[in-house]
Amino acid sequence: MNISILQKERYNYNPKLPQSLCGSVDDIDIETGIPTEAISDLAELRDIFKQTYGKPIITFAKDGEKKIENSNREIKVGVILSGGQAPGGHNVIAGLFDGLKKGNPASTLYGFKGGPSGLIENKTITLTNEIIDAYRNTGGFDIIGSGRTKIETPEQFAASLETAKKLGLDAIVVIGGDDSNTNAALLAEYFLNNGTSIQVIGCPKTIDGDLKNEHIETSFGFDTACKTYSELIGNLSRDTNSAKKYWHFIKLMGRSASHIALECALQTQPNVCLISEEIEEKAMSLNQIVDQICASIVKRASNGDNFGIVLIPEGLVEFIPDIKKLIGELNDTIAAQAQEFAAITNFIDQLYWLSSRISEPSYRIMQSLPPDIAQQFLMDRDPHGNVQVSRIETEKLLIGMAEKKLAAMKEQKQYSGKFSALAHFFGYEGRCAFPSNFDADYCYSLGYSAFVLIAAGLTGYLSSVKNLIAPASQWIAGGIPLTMMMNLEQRHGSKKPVIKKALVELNGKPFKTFAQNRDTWAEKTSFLVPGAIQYFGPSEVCDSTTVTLRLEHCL
Ligand code: FBP
Repeated sequence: MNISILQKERYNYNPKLPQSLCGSVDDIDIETGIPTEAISDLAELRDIFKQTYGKPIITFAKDGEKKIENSNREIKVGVILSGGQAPGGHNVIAGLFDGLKKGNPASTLYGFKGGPSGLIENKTITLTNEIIDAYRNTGGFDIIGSGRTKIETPEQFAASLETAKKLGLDAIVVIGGDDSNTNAALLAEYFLNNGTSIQVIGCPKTIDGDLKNEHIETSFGFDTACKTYSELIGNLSRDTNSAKKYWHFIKLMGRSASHIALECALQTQPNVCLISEEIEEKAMSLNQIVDQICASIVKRASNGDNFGIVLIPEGLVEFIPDIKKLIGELNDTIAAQAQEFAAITNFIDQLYWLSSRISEPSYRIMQSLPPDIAQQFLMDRDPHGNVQVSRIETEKLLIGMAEKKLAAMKEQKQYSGKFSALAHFFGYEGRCAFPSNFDADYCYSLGYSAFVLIAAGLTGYLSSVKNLIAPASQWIAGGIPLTMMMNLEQRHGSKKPVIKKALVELNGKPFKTFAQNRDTWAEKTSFLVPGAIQYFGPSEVCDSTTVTLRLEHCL
């Protein structure tokens, strides 16, 4: 790739590290917490993770209780970028690389090409100073590529072990979301069960923001992605406030959770923002959701404002109770008879095939959807068994339904405005943006912390950096046992161990702040235009975190 002027400038940015990780590796001490438990399904998880279950939380400190023994030994590590891109992935690798080389210049970092399949198929590159320097503080995962292969079958586990042995690896670092880190936990367990001491460490990646809990305050990439989308939403708000003729329906990535939609709403103050978690709790139907949108359109039209902004979380359909049931039935039915289903290529035949295999209410919903949307429900699942919600055009579905409802209201003289709507999907636009200062620092610290976990001989841990609303020097680095974040969930028709997704908490301050303001935003034009990510200038503009983090951690 060619190098832009901003990229050259960003090469000069020195990511900040928590105080506990600065200085010589010899000086980093370890504090060990008490044994931990999983979120639920303790007995089953203890049985699946006999070797790695229940480990203590680890915190790094200066002047702590224990030194890392032999921390300057030569170490060989392989790193994997797994799943969807998230801004800052390159900095995780840079932090890991710099830590390794600081520990011992003879240490080696291999990059597995194209995601977990690179480990299975032994496709690597040796990461050098020159390669790392070309990717510091840049977006994207192109340094080694990413992929969504799940290490699942006995053959894939065996091939992964063989590769690790061939390369003489001491450790593997998996940079991924909830599913990829579940895979990391299984790999850690497998390596120990097979008599090797190869360690596995995860790093919390995903723009979706749903890999979080009391120890993982946010996943990396969320900050940059939300700021990028908010810039675009702000631009559209200003455009529509200028021309005053369009309603923009914007679907925002985030797969299941609505964290991105909520954060963007807090940053931009749209007229409507749907929050899937609330819709599920209130058991709202698709028609009720359309009623809510139309209420804002009608109210604004009565003030002469025939324009506005609607934010829609990507995973909305999975939270509408009867559609959720439909998707669940489709997932199980298609997983159970995958080959038979794959052989049917025509949509009408697929519908007929399903008619005797899913429940009657679900089949009725399938028939009621516009055919192009219904077909999107049948597209290939991802390797973890999830429906690819990024490919379901909810924004178009809602526009179509709103048009119908408004036309009916017009006939009944309940509405006399003009409704002209445009559909947008902001997803891929934000996943590879240059990381914000926050993500650049956070990712570098996560990578460096992953190195220290390896140096300390730990396995089955997620690299963690906390206290994120404080300046980076006061961040607290360490490791969280992966099994601590797990429960059992239905996947591909059977119960599997998975890291629990964190959904938007309706009792949390970010949602409550939004809920307090939304009625005003629904009627009045209250748009905020946050502008582009700022790298240079006053610290409160350049180094601030998301509104979500600030609300969650400040009074
Ligand atoms: P991860 O969970 O792997 O981080 O990916 C998240 C995501 O960006 C979702 O928001 C989106 O639904 C999905 O990836 C799209 O996946 P793909 O890149 O395979 O189209």
